[in-house]
Amino acid sequence: MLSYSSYVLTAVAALLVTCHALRKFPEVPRLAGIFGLPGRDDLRGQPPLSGLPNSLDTELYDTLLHLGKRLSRLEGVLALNGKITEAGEKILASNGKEVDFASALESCEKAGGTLATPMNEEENNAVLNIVKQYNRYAFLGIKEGDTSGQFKYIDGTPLNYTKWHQYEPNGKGREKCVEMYTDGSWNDKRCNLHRLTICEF
Ligand code: MAN
Ligand code: CA
Repeated sequence: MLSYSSYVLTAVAALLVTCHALRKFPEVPRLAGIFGLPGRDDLRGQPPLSGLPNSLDTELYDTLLHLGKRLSRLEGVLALNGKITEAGEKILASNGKEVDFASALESCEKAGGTLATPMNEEENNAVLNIVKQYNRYAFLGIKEGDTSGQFKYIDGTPLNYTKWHQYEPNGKGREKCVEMYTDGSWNDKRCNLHRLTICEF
């Protein structure tokens, strides 16, 4: 079995190799964003990152470019077929199922994502788009904390954007989950009710 340190070393090596490749190609920064790697401007003025042969840089560059093009084609197909909705870096999708909050969250996490968590108007509209497609209220990735009326993201951090319907939240600790209405506004709601599952990736 690989030790933790050799795993880290491999990951660092892979990153250094890729960074080195990116230094040589001005077209890459747009692509680099996809992989969470630094753009050309971030690398400017830094010493060479490795002594790897130029052929490896070229090969890596070609591979990155190919993967990026392939990904954007796939995203195009999925968006065209209404399977996904994109908002900035987020990808939103539903399995069309209405289940309780815990089951909805579980199926999103099993798929490698989490429940849809709109953090601005653009993201709220992207979730609304799916809510309207199914004409069903959906659970959001937001829960009430121990203090009544205090809603937080699933990871416990405080909300930085809200879209409460007039007079909501009004559950006073009895409605600890949040649903999106078909006009995009939010209502606190009991977690054991069944609502549409919308995930973000
Ligand atoms: C119902 C529930 C509540 C909601 C009110 C709004 O009682 O859906 O969560 O606040 O309606 O009238
Ligand atoms: Ca309510």
